[in-house]
Amino acid sequence: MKLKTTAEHLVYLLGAHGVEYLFLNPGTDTAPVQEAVYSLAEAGLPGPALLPSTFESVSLAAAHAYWKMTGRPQAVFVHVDAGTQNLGAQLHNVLRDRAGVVVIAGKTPYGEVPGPTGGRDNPIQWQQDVPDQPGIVRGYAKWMQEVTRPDMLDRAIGRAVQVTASAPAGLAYLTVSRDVLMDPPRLDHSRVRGFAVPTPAAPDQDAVARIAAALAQAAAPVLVTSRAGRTAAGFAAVEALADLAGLPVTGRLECGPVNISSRHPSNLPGRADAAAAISAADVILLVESDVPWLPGTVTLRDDVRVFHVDPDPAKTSMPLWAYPVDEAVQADGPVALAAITAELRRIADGQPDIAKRLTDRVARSRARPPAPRPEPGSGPITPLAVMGALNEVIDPEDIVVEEAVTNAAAVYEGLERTRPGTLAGAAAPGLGFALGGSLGVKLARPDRRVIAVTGDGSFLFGVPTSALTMAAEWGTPFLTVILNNGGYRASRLPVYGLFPDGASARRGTAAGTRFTRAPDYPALAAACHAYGERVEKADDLVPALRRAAARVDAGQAAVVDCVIEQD
Ligand SMILES: Cc1ncc(C[n+]2csc(CCOP(=O)(O)OP(=O)(O)O)c2C)c(N)n1
Ligand SMILES: [Mg+2]
Repeated sequence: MKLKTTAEHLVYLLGAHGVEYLFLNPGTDTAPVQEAVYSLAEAGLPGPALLPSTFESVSLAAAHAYWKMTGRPQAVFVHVDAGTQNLGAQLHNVLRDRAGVVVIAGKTPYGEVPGPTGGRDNPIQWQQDVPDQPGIVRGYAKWMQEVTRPDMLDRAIGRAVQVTASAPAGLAYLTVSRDVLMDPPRLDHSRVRGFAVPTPAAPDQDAVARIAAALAQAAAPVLVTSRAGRTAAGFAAVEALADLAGLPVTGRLECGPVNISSRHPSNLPGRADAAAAISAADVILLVESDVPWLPGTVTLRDDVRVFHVDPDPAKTSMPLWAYPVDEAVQADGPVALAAITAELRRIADGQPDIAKRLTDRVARSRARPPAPRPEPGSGPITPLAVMGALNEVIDPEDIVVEEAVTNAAAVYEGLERTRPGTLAGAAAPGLGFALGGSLGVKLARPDRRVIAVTGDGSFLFGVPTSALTMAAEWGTPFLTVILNNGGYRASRLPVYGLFPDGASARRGTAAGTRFTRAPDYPALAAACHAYGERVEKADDLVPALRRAAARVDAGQAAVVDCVIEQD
């Protein structure tokens, strides 16, 4: 087939670069792309599957989550400046979680009709002509490019996919006007090969030797990692180091993936325990951690040595990142951890005293009694009771998308997650990830059950009318468990914290933080093709979750609204 438009070339190139899904929020600017999707399909040419969306932040969260599950960037097409703005806080999450996503935005046409095909023929196209459309994402994008000529398209798409996927991954933002999309494609020199994504960086071997030697000599080492478990190999590397060195593993302040089984004796999910271990440590190994501890909760030893391994150890996107690092190593976390563990094993094999120190520490860590498992219990529902009930209902391979905010501690300390890749929050605080994120996880892992565990505020930030209808439309059902404490607890506690004797504390509430007219969540679910239940007593949690999970297994999204009393 001879391609007729640059839009056809664009869709074709996305597929050629491995993009499987094109999430589309259409507008006047996307007409050539919409036509291209059908014309390429009729011609039998491969291209990404089109997923229509009714809100941009939901699409972006889905693409972000898909990246987390697969490491493959997808494309989100949004409508000029307005659609870019609707990406909203999910842009923040893509930046902080280092996700690979290509966002393509229409740009208002340059030409006027009569004139070039696709030129301005609608009043809005003058209004859309804003001074700095890329400026909307400038602080969040890793790379930006406008396609101004058809003959640059092959390089623009190739670079977008290459740059977004290379470490540290980040947003690629392309803009293209409708008249350029309508131009005849320039295929004579078109290429799709030659845009290799760099392999994950291995650490400097001398640095590996120094870190392993420090761990071998340490009396009280600790591993702080927020993201090493983002790959199965990274999860295995964390557990291998913990099994060899018996050191505590922490680093959940950013609410990242499962880095180590929640049942592993080295797992230290509690914030206070983590702060104590870090304060006591003589060697701290930070691996892909942006917020390893809160300075106010930790007093470091004078003789501590801090090693930091990260693809971007200088944290160039964080202006005042100033954790006291003695040695910074630029490398992929999972790759570096495997190398450090191998080197430590080599040292222990040659030095019996070190081998004994390590095995003693492993034995001590295994002798500690495991944390008690939460029970669903009876009476009023607590966040831990919900975790206890979920532990009874869900499978080890189910994937939980966490956005539990002030109840994240209950998730990390109470929910059993023993396998890699079974916890997938945004790992960043732009609320509204869990629902779109669950769609993306389900797209990537259609064989798994997906469960969003979210605050009631976060549920609403997730644009549930859009996400639940998309679940029906895309065939990506998921279960949502709302930890419904009647509003924004996270925005209330700091008021009490800063003003312990203030007017808010005296009243027992803070302005703007309670939902006095909350939606009827099960009814909202029902209106969006989903199953819904409200649960008010802990005894009812397990049966309700089982009924909802059965609906999800049968192909329908479900929402369980768990009513929790919290200050
Ligand atoms: C997009 C966005 N808006 C506002 C905030 C500020 N914020 C942080 S937590 C929070 C409350 C979240 O409420 P909910 O999900 O119900 O959790 P809870 O605080 O009740 O545990 C708000 C509004 C944010 N992080 N992101
Ligand atoms: Mg809440």
